Amino acid sequence: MTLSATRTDQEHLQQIRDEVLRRQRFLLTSHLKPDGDSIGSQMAMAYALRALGKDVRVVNCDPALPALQTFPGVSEIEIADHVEGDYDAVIVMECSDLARTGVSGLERYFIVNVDHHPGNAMYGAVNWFDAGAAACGEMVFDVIGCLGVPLTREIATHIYVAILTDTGSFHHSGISPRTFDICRQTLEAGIDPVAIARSVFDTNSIGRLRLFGAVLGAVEIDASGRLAAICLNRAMARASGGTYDDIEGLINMPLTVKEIQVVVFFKEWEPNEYRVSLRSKGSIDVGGFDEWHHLQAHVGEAAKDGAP
Ligand SMILES: [Mn+2]
Repeated sequence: MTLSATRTDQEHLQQIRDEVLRRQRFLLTSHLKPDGDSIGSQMAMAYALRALGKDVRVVNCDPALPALQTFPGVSEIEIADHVEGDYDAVIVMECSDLARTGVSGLERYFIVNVDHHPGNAMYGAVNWFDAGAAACGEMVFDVIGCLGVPLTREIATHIYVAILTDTGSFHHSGISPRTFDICRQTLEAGIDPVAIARSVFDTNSIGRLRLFGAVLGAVEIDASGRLAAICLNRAMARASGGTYDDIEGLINMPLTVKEIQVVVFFKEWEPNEYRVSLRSKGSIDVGGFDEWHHLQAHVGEAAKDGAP
């Protein structure tokens, strides 16, 4: 059995390699509120490009979560919502469209788009989209291999962080034999998976713990027992001592209950304006949930109850 990329992937990889090798000055970016896959993919790529002697700037609209700040180079990522200057290429990772970056001014550059989110708008001069990748970090691993850059400890650490976080600690679909083969190679490159897991998962603040407690303590379950609704408003965040930056992963918690298949999460964004996120497990696809109006009716009650 071969673990190599498919033929189409190989064509994309060679195209990216050719475009990268003939260019010198790179800007790397990813999406708003970057997660572990965004940061891991960007930093792995940054280290690889620098190993080739390239000039690299990494710019995001929002800072990395505190749990990710301990990894190599992350503290040097620049925070900006606009870029200008001379770059030979911008590599955008993890973004289905350019607006997802929250960074303006990108469209004037030669863009390399590397992403695994369904619905990618193919906005780049070069587009490599693979919905089958468990993490964008898997694709970046392939790019780095194709560029002939050795897997250093720093690069391997970032690839592993990308995969560990984007698979939800190996919970989510999309995991393939290749996922584990890449992880195996990162361990051979000297990463410390125990220290990485501690840094990613075991560095909560007490405010985050109490915010989780407040939100999960008020969970509403529908009559079927399979649908959970949770709600967060500003008053709850204040009272718990947490912030809206502390909600990463919160939506997944109700899914740890055996019977619960779908979670809907209402977040108060502006006073009395709620943003809604959906998450599911098993075979339920919340992307096309046709009972959405029932959900809205039900969860509207929960949101109202939780309001100040
Ligand atoms: Mn991802």
